Parts: sequence; C-alpha cells; structure tokens
Amino acid sequence: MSHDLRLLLLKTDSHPEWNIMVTDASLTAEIIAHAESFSGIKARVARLADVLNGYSYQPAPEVETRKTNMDEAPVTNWPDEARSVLVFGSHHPMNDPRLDWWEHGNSLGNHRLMDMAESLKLWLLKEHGRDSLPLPYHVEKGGLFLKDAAVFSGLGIIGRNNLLLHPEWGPRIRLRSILVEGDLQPTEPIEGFSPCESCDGFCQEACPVNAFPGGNYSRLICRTQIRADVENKGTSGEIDKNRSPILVVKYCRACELTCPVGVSQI
Ligand code: B12
Ligand code: SF4
Ligand code: SF4
Repeated sequence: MSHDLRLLLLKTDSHPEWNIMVTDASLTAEIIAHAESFSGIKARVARLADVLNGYSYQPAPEVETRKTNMDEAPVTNWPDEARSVLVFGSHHPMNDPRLDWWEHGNSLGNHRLMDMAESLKLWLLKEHGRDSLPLPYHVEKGGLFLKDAAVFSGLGIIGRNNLLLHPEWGPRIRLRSILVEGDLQPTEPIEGFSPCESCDGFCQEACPVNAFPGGNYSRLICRTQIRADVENKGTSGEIDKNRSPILVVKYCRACELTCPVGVSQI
C-alpha cells in the first residue's frame, strides 16, 4: 500500500473484514512493560485508525517538506496489516540538554529512540510473532503525527504550548512510533489531567518571537526562530580532529523549558 493516509482511512472504513478485533489487555501490558524496561521511556498503544482521525489530519495534513539530510531516505510504505501503533517517549530532562542538540541532521535523543525502535521490532517478532515497522520521524517520509498518536494512546495531553504534556515529565519528552501488525487492545486517553487551566501561561510568554498570537500556536512565526537557530549554531564543548569547536544546532525550547509540569523530574 502506498503512503496515502486518506486512502488508508477510506479502506479501513469500507472493509468490514478489517474491523478491530480486540486482543487481550495482557498482551498490551506485556509490550508496554518491555518498552518501559528501557530507561527513561514511557510507552502506550493506540489504534492507527484513531490516530488518522486526529486533529493534525483534519481537514488535510499540512506536511513539512523541508530539506534535511534525511531527504535521501526512501518513503516508508505502510503494510496493509498494520492496525496498531506503539507510541513511546523518551524523557529529555532540563539537565541533559545534549540529548536535544542536532548535529549532521540527528540528535543523541533521536538516535536512542531509533535504536530502541529496532530493538522493539526484533522483540515483537521473536516473542509474539508480530511484524512491526519502526516509522521515520518525518511525516513526508511515512511517519505519523506523533503528538496525536500520543494523545490517543494516553501518554499525555496537548498543552497551551502546543506540545504533548506528560503527567510526570511535562513537555520534556520526545516521541517515536512503531506500526504493529493486527489489533492490540489500545490504552485509554488520559482524563482529568488539565494543568493549563490553572496556569498563567509561562510557555507562551517565554516565546522569543511571540509565536502564539491570540493564544494559538503559529508555525510560521515559530519557524523564524527555528531557522535562526540553524544559522546560529552553538558549541558542544568538544573539538574535532582539526581542534576546531564542534558546532551543533540548539533548537529553541523556551515554550517547553518554562512549563512547570514535571519540573520536579528536572
Ligand atoms: C514539523 C515539526 C516541527 C516544525 C513545525 C511545527 C508544527 N507544530 O507545525 C517546527 C520545526 C517549527 C517544529 C518546532 C518544534 N518542535 Co517539532 N516537530 C515537527 C514534526 C516532524 C511534525 C509536527 C507537525 O507538522 N504537526 C502537524 C501540525 C499541523 O500540527 P501542530 O501544530 O503540531 O498542532 C496539532 C496538535 O497540537 C494537535 N492537537 C491539538 N489538540 C489536540 C487534541 C487531540 C485530542 C489530538 C488528537 C490532537 C490535538 O492538533 C494540532 C493540529 O490541528 C513532529 C514529529 C512528528 N512526526 O510528529 C515534531 C515534534 C512535534 N516537535 C517537537 C519539538 C520538541 C519541537 C520544538 C520544541 C523544537 C525542539 N527544540 O525540538 C518546537 C516546538 C514548537 C511548538 N510549540 O509546537 C516534538 C514534540 C514533543 C512534545 N513533547 O510534544 C515532536 C513530536 C518531535 C519529537 N522529537 O518528539 N517542529
Ligand atoms: S506553561 Fe502552563 S499553560 Fe503552558 S503548557 Fe505548561 S501548564 Fe500549560
Ligand atoms: S519553540 Fe521557541 S519559537 Fe517556537 S513556539 Fe516554542 S518558544 Fe516559540
């Protein structure tokens, strides 16, 4: 099947034989327990069809087509049998900024999530005979909108900073997903967690370019800061073989780092 999200939705709706067959909750629990055995990881499960009905897909996905050094990577096509999504997130605490620094189009934190996805794939096949497909980061390469997947799976809610807020880690979490063959019992979205209701909105106030006009996130304005961050690289504190400082991109995190949710976890 091609990576056509709309086609996939239509096919799902119109093929009764694809109806969800809910499997037992213990399998979901076992998969989550295994994923969470990696340190600093939280995991949940969502139905692919639910994710594709998320806000980011309505009315039409606005997909980034920026040039990165991942552009040469092939587009990942989704198998017909994929109906479940294992969503997992890695804690990016404030006292470990290095996890977020980008060098040669990737970051330490992202590398870690990619390695973990490959390891989970092998485990799912060996232990449960389930095929799975680690998805790329970029939606235009076949990735999912990860915040929607995370909300449906119950990993968190979307805050006024437009980021996923995890109850323990706040927005300081980075996401990744794996498509899994067949139906897994999904975990439930979070209820009763709404920290923004009683907050003064530090995230929006902290934005260096006022990317929340009228209280809503503007990708266009945020992008001006993100572009500036690429232009103005920072030092990593290390030197290369020519004894020159190694420069890295330190993308803005102001709306993330000022959020009080999860600060007790640093
Ligand atoms: C392209 C991209 C960018 C672009 C465009 C961002 C954008 N939001 O449009 C740029 C480069 C500007 C950017 C900036 C940032 N990004 Co970015 N980005 C992505 C990427 C690849 C796709 C996001 C996207 O295009 N979304 C679609 C657009 C249309 O929607 P949206 O603006 O995100 O808003 C949607 C949600 O809020 C959702 N939503 C709102 N309420 C609800 C409620 C429910 C029930 C549901 C289901 C959904 C939902 O609906 C909105 C659309 O209508 C994702 C990775 C991925 N594959 O998902 C990372 C990702 C979203 N980025 C991430 C981060 C951390 C950042 C930055 C902090 C920069 C940084 N230091 O890394 C900033 C934060 C900006 C902000 N406040 O949102 C993290 C977010 C982690 C988290 N805790 O949420 C992600 C998931 C990547 C990761 N490594 O984990 N990013
Ligand atoms: S700073 Fe406050 S308003 Fe902003 S996301 Fe965090 S809790 Fe919500
Ligand atoms: S990432 Fe920076 S520029 Fe973008 S919305 Fe957050 S604070 Fe503003």
